[in-house]
Amino acid sequence: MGNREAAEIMNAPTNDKNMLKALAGEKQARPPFWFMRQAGRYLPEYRATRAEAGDFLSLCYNPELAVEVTLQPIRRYHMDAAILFSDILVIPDAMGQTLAYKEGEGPQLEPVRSSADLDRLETGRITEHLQPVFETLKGLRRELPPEVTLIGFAGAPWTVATYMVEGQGSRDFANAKSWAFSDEAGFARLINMLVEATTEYLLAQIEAGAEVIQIFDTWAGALSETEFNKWCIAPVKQIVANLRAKYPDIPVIGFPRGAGAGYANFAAQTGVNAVSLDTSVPLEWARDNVQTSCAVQGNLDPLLVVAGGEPMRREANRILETLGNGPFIFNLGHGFVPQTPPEHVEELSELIRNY
Ligand code: 1CP
Repeated sequence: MGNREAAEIMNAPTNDKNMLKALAGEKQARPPFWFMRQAGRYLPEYRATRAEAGDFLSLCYNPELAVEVTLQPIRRYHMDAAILFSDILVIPDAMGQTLAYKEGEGPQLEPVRSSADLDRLETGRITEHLQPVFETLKGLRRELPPEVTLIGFAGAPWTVATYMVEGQGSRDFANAKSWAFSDEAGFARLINMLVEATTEYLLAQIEAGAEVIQIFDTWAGALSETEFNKWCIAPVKQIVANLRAKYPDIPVIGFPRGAGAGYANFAAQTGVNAVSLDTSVPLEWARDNVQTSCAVQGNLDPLLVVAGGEPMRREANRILETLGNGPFIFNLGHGFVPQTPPEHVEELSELIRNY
């Protein structure tokens, strides 16, 4: 081995964590695992910390308590990755859009629906406003066991835009879609503002210690093919390129939830290292059409973990058997629901670990 090669190996990032191996395209005998919404209301210790914090946003912006709730599921189940405790809506909050989480109702925002509304958003204070999030990441790098990978995240521009425009969760995204169809340039301006803000936010997360980035496009499934290419694939591809311009090796996971056959294009075009499969994606199709371009993550139905027992074990094994022969990370198809019994999560974690 030449001196130069030896020096390169010594300077290489420690890539021996099994999450990072999967994201580098390696198949592993025992796939790594973590779960979306692994921190949350199904855990009694989360409910206690949340009560201590007061409201949900205060928890997101309290580094000490946010570190604590991120670590809670890791202490119980020893996942291979911890995901930063925060929310996708801290970006509109950092842009000065009024945001509140009402108990039992989800987020409520003062809607933005016109160019004049966009003019009132502030884009110059993103990093400053989100300092507590970066403090949380730094705290996590100090406290996490060395084999556990730290995931940072953001919402994709389309999904964040749906909340900003609708002002709340929605079934049909009528306001966001109507804006995109009737005033494409105006809506594109919002999407571009979000590409810029999300890039800045994720770069700062990487600087603060995030080792992997996941981009959540929870409502990608509401878009037709043309709109999916425009508002999901293109902005995510731009964010990935922006991150790689500064951090060429940062692994990125994309989650275009509900994209159906669009998953194949998303995997081939955005430059992500992995895609997170929602529950509806057929496993053999994903193996043959998605796992050929990148690693896959997924996709156990979170309601099967509520049911537990043989139905949960049967489906978890089928996922492991079908996707485990390529680069794979075991996860859910969407997040845990609050009524999930913690002992079922224990049983599922054991099953994956002993596979
Ligand atoms: O304690 C509570 O009552 C708040 C519930 C809660 C939690 C635990 C919300 C409000 N956000 C979170 C944390 C969260 N959100 C995390 C980190 C925790 C982890 O995964 O362990 C992450 C990654 C998110 C991301 C998020 N927030 C998404 C994308 C992922 C997904 O679930 O699809 C979305 C869509 C949101 C918006 C959001 N945040 C909270 C609510 C109630 C909602 C609305 C959901 C909806 O419209 O249905």
